[in-house]
Amino acid sequence: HDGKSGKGPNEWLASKFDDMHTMYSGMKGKNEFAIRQYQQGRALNMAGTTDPITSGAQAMKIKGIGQSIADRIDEFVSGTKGRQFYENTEQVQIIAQFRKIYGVGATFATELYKRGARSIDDLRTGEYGLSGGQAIGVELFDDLNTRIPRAECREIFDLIRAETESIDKKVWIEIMGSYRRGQEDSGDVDILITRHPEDGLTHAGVLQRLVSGLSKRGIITHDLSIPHDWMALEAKWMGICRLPPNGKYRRLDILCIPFEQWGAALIYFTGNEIFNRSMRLYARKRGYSLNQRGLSHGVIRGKDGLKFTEGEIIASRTEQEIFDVLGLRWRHPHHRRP
Ligand code: DCP
Ligand code: MG
Ligand code: MN
Repeated sequence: HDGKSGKGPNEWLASKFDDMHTMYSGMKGKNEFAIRQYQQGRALNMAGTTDPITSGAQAMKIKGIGQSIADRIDEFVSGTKGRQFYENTEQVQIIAQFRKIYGVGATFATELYKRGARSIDDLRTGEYGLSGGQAIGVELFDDLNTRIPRAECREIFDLIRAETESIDKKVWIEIMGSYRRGQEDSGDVDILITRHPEDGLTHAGVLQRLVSGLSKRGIITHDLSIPHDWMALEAKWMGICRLPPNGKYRRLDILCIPFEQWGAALIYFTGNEIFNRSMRLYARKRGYSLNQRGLSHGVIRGKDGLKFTEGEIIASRTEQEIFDVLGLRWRHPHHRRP
């Protein structure tokens, strides 16, 4: 969730260059030339390279890729001890560790190192000016960096579903993200909530009662981000939960959405992120626009891709409807990979 973009067939290589870039950016007596080089390495992925790159020689045919990048590619691909091995210093490893803290990106991780921090424990002293969320990330570092087994995701979801149904039996609630894609373990638990307004009622206010009820029971232990408006039909809460009495601390995301957006929200929150990106691109190439609220037609974009007009939502209630309008064959959640 640190905002990386430009996924493609060479994402693995590009991420290697990201690591090199982070490493160099964090070094004393920066080597500006190397920094630029490794930024170019990341650009590999955006340079319209639709074929997987398997050698330095092949990469050098791309404009802007020189001998030095090509050498690194050969090292990465062959797995030999190249420059990355010898430059994978203690500093690099510490910065990589800091980046695993919830809410900490490359820049802040590097800054922490420069200010003298060398371990997660060093950050527990309160002298580094961490935000509330980052401090929680440090406090619960080990638990939050442990994958959640599928069965535990299920147990957490069952507790949350029961609590939700005790507030309003008619609420629709689903477990999303990597769990819905069938993965054996997950980084967090993602939950989607809506309600059919058949009887004139909605789920407005359910989220607040849910979070407060789960907090009282000790299932929710920390808030990381609360909705702007608790009473809105579209509202997102992010925080930490645990199975009582003393399970591991786990990241939990709960998203509430208006009923008519159920299908679009299912697609969005099921992911994965790369599948979403390619489905959105596919829609766009055909004159549609897909986001977590629906599939729209008549969106007019400028050369920069920015929207002039919003267009009009033509499909959003079910996933099938959105696949159908786009002329895509159904993809089971378990197969939603790029
Ligand atoms: N999502 C997205 N773009 C983002 C972040 C998220 O499209 N920048 C969507 C796709 C994700 C879903 O939201 O699959 C849930 O986000 P998570 O970060 O929880 O990712 P996953 O559940 O897929 O994986 P993990 O097991 O790491 O939680
Ligand atoms: Mg998830
Ligand atoms: Mn999530």
